Amino acid sequence: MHRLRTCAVRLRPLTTSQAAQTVGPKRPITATYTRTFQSIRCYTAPVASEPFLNGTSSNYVEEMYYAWLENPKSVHKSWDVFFRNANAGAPPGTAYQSPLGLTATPQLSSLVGAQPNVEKLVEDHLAVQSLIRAYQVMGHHNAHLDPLGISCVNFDDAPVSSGFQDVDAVKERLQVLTVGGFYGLDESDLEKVFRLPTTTFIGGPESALPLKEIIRRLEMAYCQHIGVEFMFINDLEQCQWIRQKFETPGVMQFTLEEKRTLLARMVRSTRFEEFLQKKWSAEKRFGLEGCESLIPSLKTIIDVSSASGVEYVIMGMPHRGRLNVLANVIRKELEQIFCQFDSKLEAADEGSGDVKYHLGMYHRRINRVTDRNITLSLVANPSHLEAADPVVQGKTKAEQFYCGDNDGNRVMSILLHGDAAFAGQGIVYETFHLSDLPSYTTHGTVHVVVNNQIGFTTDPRMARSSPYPTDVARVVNAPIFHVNADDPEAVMYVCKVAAEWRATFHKDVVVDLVCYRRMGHNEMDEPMFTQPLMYKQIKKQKPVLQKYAEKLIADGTVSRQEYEEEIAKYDKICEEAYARSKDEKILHIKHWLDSPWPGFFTLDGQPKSMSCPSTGLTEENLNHIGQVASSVPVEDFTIHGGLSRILKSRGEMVRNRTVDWALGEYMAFGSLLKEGIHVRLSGQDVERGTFSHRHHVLHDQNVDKRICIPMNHMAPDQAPYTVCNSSLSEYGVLGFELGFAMASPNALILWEAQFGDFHNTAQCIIDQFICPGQAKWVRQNGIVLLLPHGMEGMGPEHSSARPERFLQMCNDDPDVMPNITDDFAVQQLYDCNWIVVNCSTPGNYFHVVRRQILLPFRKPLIVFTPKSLLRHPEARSSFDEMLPGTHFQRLIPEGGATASERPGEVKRLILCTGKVYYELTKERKSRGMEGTVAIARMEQLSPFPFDQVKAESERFTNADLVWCQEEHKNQGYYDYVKPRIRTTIQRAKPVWYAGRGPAAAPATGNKNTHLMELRRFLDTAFDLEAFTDQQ
Ligand SMILES: Cc1ncc(C[n+]2csc(CCOP(=O)(O)OP(=O)(O)O)c2C)c(N)n1
Ligand SMILES: [Mg+2]
Repeated sequence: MHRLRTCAVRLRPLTTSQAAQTVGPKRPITATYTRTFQSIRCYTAPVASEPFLNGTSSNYVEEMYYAWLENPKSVHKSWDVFFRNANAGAPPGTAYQSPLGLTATPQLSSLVGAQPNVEKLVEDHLAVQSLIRAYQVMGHHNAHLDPLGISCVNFDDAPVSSGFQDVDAVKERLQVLTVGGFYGLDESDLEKVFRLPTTTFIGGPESALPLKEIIRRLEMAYCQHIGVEFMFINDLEQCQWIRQKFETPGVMQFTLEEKRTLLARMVRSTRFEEFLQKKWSAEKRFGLEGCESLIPSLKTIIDVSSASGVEYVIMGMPHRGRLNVLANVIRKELEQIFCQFDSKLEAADEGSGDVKYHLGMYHRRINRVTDRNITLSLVANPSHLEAADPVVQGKTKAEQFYCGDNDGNRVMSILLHGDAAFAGQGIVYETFHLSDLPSYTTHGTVHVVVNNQIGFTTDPRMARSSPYPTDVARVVNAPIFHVNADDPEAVMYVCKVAAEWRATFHKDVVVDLVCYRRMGHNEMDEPMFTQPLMYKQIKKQKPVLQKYAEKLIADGTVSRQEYEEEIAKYDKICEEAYARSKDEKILHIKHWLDSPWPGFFTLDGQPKSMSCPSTGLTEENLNHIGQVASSVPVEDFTIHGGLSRILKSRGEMVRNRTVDWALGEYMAFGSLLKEGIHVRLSGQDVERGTFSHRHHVLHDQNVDKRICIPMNHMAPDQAPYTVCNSSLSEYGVLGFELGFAMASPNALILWEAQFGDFHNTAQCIIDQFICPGQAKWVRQNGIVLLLPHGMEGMGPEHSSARPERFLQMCNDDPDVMPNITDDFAVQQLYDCNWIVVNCSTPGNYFHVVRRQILLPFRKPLIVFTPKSLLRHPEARSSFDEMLPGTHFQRLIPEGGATASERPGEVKRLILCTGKVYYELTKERKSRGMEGTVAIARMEQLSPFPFDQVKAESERFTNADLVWCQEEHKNQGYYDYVKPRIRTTIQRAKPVWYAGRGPAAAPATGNKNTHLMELRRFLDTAFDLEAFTDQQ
């Protein structure tokens, strides 16, 4: 309203030259231009009463006025008359009067001649502007997106009638906004010429068009085979960019060469599936039939990105069309794909492998269109739909990080989705929310949805409550380009624009390929059971290749003979590869590795050694890191008083040659950084630490956003340290860090849960990737999970990180005593699927973290980290335990002088792990039982320290054996350790249990009950008669 008044005021008194001076040359179409007006705003009451100048009309009048100032002929005659009247000095209010009023002013009437109804004229122009906007906002609802033409059927009698199926209502709405509707435009207006606002590009070089032509061009831009959903984006420049791409007349024209390439790609895509169907008709392959244009779509995105400088594309995709993508986009050798169909081939690699449509891939080649090198990697994934999304993003971020690609110009990700999964899986949303966070952004992902309008047997009416499967992308303002996948040229165009969008704005974008699924969910499935009408239609549907070929043959782009030759050529390629695949004798899963680590292994993929050097540090080094940890390494930086005290006490610890938990961690991270190892710690509130013990980021108390990360002031040639508070997502962030850790073995990547139990919202990443990743995909990963754990009387939640679950998934055999060789400890680590530890001292935590990197191979590490031990005066380690020559202790034996000197007198050996050790030693001391009860700590639970448990049990031959834990009996470690201890001692003795009884919840909500339970199991642990009557 303000801008309107300003404009109206200016219309009246200014001459052309005055006005030109005020507003300057023609304004660029940018988000800033409105600000120019705000600064010269003035309000005058009389003109505010003009009836037609209200609301959004002011923009329009303004635009028209400036155009008129530049060239009076550029606006419709009636506007010309109107502006001349106004400039000629019509008093306030009268320039806008009805024709009667105008003609009543003889002076003006002689100036401009006979007047039309100005009010109607303005209304009509406003209506046209609204019409244009309506197409931009809602045109996609009227586009012909569905190749089957069934998405608009009347679903009124469907069991559920809301959301997506309400297409008629949407149409009606658009109708109201168009000719004959709400704005009062009618047939008689169709020939009238209207000035086009600057928010449209349909005019091309023309600034005004007849209404008929305006509608035709809008229909062409928004209601054909492309539906552009973008008007929710709150950035004018971005909206203008999109409008220009889709509205400019003639944008969708392709050269002969482009059309031929497109046809050749369609041939490959289609014939590949046909070939597989012919050879293995009884095999599941999740074919692409019905969405063959996916292949040219991905190739276009890659071509355009390569042209803009991208060298590495990391992709994630589900089952559908995966083999086709491997063959025709990534260009894996066809024989390698075909031999996956031969189940008799034996795998050469260790591990259990995975089905062919889950395997990953890494390939470097020349992009034929751009003649530049391009590396393509498809991340291996489990069946769990969308689970690979954050993993792909993390890997992409890491690749960008390691090559210094700060803006994503050289490395990018493409994510493919199914329509049902994209709408249904929450991880899609969690991943989108990482897309613009500084430590997680990959600077724009191109998402491609294979929207075959069905998920297994469920159609969209039952699968989602939103109009499109892509609506989730709107939360991050990603434009969404819906396209009818039966029009390969339209597909190619939107993919080109999507890649350009990513290169221009470095933000996410979605291509929604609306298609169909010609077969059932897989090739063995009968879709007519559940979707009879849809599949009747599908059977009638002419394959897209045939349609496109006929079109190109008809317009002379190719001859029928050329087309047939192209088919024959590709069929021959397939046949020859098939013949070669028959010669393969062995399967190499290694050939399907998505992230090779060149130089880390020997040439045949083995670790370069089977030993681990000492993880200790020199006194000097410990001192140096300790000093950094206890100081503020920048000038004039005011930290919080409480933090000053923390740093001071760290300084004292360093002088006393001791570390607490936080300082032990500092020593581990700091030393690795100094050794050139990038360290990245991510998770909720990790910068300070949930328990306020870490403080890796200092905040200036006087200057907003001024921070200091002392860890990055370690040494001039150190590796960078990344510590980042994450979004409140476990699934997304853990997946992301796992992906980050995939990129390089020479980095320590840690994810910390706020409390250990919250890891279960990321269970899929743990179960599907971390635990079995190497077995399925021969891919090692050294990610570290820090899971705060411990029964502190805090209630059922916040207590247990569920050690039992991690232990249950360890692959070591409980019933087989392994051969104890010299390199047993390392060999065991090499053979395991992951390492599970519960350290009782900061020194041991320090060692296990450093060991992660000093090992010659990579395994995931699960660490149950303490809460009360963070500040426990006894949970400290001396520098002596961290000096050169020291190692991580898998088991800390009983170290007390009394028990050690007279081991024969020890009546009980209690084995335990973690914090309960401190409760046990306190109780032992109070009972004066140091001579009769020995306590050993199992720091590494898995792989199980068979050798050290054996040695410790043999030390105390007269002792009975007790496993003591603070967790409930059906939880914690008992079920894991018991059979292994029994195997170690050759079942010579029972393993008694002292701990909480079985329970459904991890802990009681009542503090008293908690303490009573503790007392009870401590009593049992120290009652030497407790088990005498038991067998
Ligand atoms: C998390 C998860 N839940 C369930 C399944 C079982 N499942 C496999 S495919 C599929 C349908 C997927 O539909 P859509 O995403 O549209 O992909 P399409 O198969 O249609 O290409 C389902 C439910 C799965 N793989 N992952
Ligand atoms: Mg689907």
